Amino acid sequence: MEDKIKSLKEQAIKKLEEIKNAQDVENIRVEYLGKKGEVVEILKNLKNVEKEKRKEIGEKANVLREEIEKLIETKKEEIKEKEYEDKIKNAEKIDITVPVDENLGSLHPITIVQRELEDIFTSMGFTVEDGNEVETEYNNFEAVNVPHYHPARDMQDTFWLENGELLKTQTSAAQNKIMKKYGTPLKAIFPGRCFRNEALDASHENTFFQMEGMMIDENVSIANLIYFMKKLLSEVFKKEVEVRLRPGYFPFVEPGFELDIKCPYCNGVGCKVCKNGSWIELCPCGMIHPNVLRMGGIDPEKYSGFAFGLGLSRLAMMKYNINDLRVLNSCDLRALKQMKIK
Ligand code: FA5
Repeated sequence: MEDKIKSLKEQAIKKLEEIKNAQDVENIRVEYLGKKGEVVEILKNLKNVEKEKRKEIGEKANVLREEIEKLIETKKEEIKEKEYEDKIKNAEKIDITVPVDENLGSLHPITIVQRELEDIFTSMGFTVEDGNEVETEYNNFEAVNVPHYHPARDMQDTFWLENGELLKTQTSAAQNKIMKKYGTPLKAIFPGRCFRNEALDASHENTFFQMEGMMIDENVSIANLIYFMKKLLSEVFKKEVEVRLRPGYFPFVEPGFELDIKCPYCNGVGCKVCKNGSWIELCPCGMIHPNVLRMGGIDPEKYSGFAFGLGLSRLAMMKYNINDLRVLNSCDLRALKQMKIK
């Protein structure tokens, strides 16, 4: 029996040296350590060994089992490493003679514009925050000064969920959480997907993107708001743009504005993009209402701030001269390819 134990070990070492793949390792494990394997057979047959030798043989068989287990583990690691090295070697073979694939994808126009805006704002000290797509009624409406009886709720035809929550109708829904999270001073933007049960047309989708921005500190004024909006739009359109503010009503800002830009395509002369109106309505904004600050845990006597809700989908539409917003959600590669976005 002792000779058998010795020769089993030698056999296993030899076999393991020769094999090259994981399946063969498994076969060897079964051959020696499986239920009907050689080592297990020795242990099963201990009862037939003379009494005086039984303990010693039993111990040797267990040592053999542990040794074979270790050998198998080492071999497995070796094979794994070899496979990994082979993979890397093959992956690094770049055939520079293969012709370029003309059908390479590109980022979606909304993603490109969103990233561009994020870069601009982070360079001005803003953080980029995330918001939920499913929101509570409190965050989407109550916390931005739109209680359940307020007629402004009708302006945003909402998709309600059975549990009383809703699909976020505006990125403003994240204002309260962000104020509570950071307090003051605060400079944040939060892009996100919004949903409204809209009658669809070339400039209205049921699913669209906005980018909200907020700046809160002591002495923040409308002048700061105008500066940041001008800076942002000049960077997006790669030229100085003229902006104007018109009064606009949103329950969460006071005063509230609609910010228009002088049409960057015709410089206000009149064209199909601005529908000969010279100005394009782009971004509602205003000074954050004291109630909204208070609900966010910020003292309106000490702090003031501005907020804006830029229509990201519409901005992408303008930047890439797309005349129908629905194209952006259509997943129609023919349309996206025509935009030739790199
Ligand atoms: C709002 O959603 C306010 N939360 C914006 C705001 C934020 C005002 C902070 C003041 C302070 P409004 O419903 O106008 O406002 O939407 C803002 C922008 O989102 C619009 O100017 C438009 O560009 C875009 N938008 C709104 N509805 C749609 C739609 N159905 N499809 C595509 N874009 C839309």
